Amino acid sequence: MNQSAATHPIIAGAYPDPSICRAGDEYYLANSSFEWFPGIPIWKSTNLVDWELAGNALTRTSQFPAGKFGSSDGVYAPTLRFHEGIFYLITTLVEDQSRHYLYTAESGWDEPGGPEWSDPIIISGLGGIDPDLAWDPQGNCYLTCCTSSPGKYQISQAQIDVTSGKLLSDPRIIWTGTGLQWPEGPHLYQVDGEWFLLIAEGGTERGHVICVAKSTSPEGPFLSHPNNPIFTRRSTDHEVQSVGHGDLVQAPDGSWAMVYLGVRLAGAIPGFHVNGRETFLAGIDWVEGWPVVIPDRYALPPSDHGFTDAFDGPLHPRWVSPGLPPGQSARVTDDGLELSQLDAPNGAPSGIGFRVPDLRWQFFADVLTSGSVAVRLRQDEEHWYEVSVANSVATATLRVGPAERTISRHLSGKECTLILRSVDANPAHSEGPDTIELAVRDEDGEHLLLQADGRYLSTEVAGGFIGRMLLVHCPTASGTVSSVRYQPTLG
Ligand code: 6LW
Repeated sequence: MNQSAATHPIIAGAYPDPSICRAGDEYYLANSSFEWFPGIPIWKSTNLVDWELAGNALTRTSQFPAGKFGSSDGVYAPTLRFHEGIFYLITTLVEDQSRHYLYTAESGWDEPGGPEWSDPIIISGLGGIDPDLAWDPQGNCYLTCCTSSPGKYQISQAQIDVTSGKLLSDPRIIWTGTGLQWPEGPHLYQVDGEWFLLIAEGGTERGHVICVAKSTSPEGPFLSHPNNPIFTRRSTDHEVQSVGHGDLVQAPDGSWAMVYLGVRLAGAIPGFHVNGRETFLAGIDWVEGWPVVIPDRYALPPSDHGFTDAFDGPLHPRWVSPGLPPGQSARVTDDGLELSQLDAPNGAPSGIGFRVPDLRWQFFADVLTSGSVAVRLRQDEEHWYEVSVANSVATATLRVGPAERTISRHLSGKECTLILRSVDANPAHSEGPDTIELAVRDEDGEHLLLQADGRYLSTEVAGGFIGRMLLVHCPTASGTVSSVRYQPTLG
């Protein structure tokens, strides 16, 4: 059965800050990737509702200093644009807000993993985060972004030369928003001769909103919409909250759509979101010269994020690692995936992981009991639940901030399956978003090692900008995983 786009994401899991563009009949979308390597997932679609992960743009350490950033730091809010045959992708490393990184690609969408994106062109002199690119009909390129001065955030702009990265005009503040916290995430468009500046305000949490202003020039002055914000869910009981950070696209038939981020809340007050900020789709109508958001315009086909990976080919682009390239600690061999112990410079265990896209799911990893392999459900380095095996002993670990609890059991046989499950909240966990089960299966059957309240692996508890990831890694020496299976049980 189809589902409403107002309540279901088009890209589920921790894929926030969507930026969208169209080239011919195809749409392309990019998300933030924070500390994960490879960086900036790029998605493709022909109809706005079905999206396929085409690859990741930042696959080489020459493109960004992977591994150096802590949780929720690193690669923030990119903008993806297609202009005169070239794809442009611009982003910022939040640790160094003195520069933006601009990448280009021309072709290669039919290759596995997508195009090879260029090394970065560095743009200094404007600074800030959330950079946007827009071209006027004369071909001048405007870089618009969120800048800050002590205690103040605003939207600033300069013209740039996209081949050298040089500023062609002095940076100027073009809008300070409507007075809410953190005017950010700007995108600038020309529609029917007028220029529209779409921004997010109110912070990315429950107060998040989308506001718009317009001008006859890309440089302003901008006139705020008389009824801003044009989109928010603050103070409502809608199941998708924190909506904001939108980007517009025009379809070949002339109609308009918007992608934006939102969160799906579960559990008792204050509500918990565990899949990070996800990408949603809305329709846009133009009424009396302003965009109007239609959240339920699209019906989404049922999605199935389930997969089995027997590691018998190149790693699928879903696999990322919180730090170093996954290939440094994980190698595909004839026996499956061989893992070796490796910590990234940011202290995170390196391995292979993917963003969890569903509200309920189960995950199985078939491993040799002689080696050392762990499956970790992580929110960040301080909040994770893990089931591991080493020397024929299975161990379940709960780590919540400074507190840690473990339980172990001897296994029989040479092979076992490490199991993590998200199930409906156990009443003992007094209405958390879900309950996580940590289990192991050996020759004697399945053994439940621990059950834990899922709320401790939520953004409301851990903080930050990311969401849950399922990470397969090696705690000591080496280990082998012959295959993994991920099965959603509730989208
Ligand atoms: C991003 C900012 C935001 O830079 O979150 O929701 C920040 N909006 O615009 C990180 O994702």
